Amino acid sequence: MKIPMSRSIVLLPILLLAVMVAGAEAATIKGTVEGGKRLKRSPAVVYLAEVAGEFTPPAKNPVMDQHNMTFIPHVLPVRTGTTVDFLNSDEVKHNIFSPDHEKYNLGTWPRGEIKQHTFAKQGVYTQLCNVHPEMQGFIVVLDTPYFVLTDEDGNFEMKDVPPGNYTIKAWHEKLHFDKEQVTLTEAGVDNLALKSRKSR
Ligand SMILES: [Cu+2]
Repeated sequence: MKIPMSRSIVLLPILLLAVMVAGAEAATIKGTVEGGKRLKRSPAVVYLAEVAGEFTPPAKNPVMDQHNMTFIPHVLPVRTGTTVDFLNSDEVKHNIFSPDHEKYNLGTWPRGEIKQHTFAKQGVYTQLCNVHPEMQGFIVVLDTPYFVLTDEDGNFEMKDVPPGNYTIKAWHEKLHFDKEQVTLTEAGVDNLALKSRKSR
């Protein structure tokens, strides 16, 4: 669409101002979850609890692939309302089902096909394949836009968070973490530590 010259002259400063305001308000929370070697095998999901806000579906659906007899990624965090594309990239047929919450079985399908599921409720959904019982993955559905995966040393960096008071939590398939309260200013938070309770 072509915007008339006169209108773009008016719009441009408004857009720049909007970008500057958004930039000034956003801060970063950096920290670490405790968990040692278990975090090298699978990441934790760090998230802000009970944060309301508008839901805008992602431009592209997140993908849970099945490749080399493995769910990829092993852990996929998404916002409530998101549709996930389930792909099969193997020569063999795979199935996907979850025994959790509303439960689903998407059927069994060959390479290259995609099935979908829309996650309406917050929670952890174990992903299983009834053809290959050793396969396991997790989709973590969250009522917040603020979530991030840890790296293999347990470090995380949550960007673009508006300053405020939050409860920060973490989920891991084998570990439990204490929640923490965090007061975020524009300066950001640099070294938040989430301590692990006993492992499951
Ligand atoms: Cu399978």
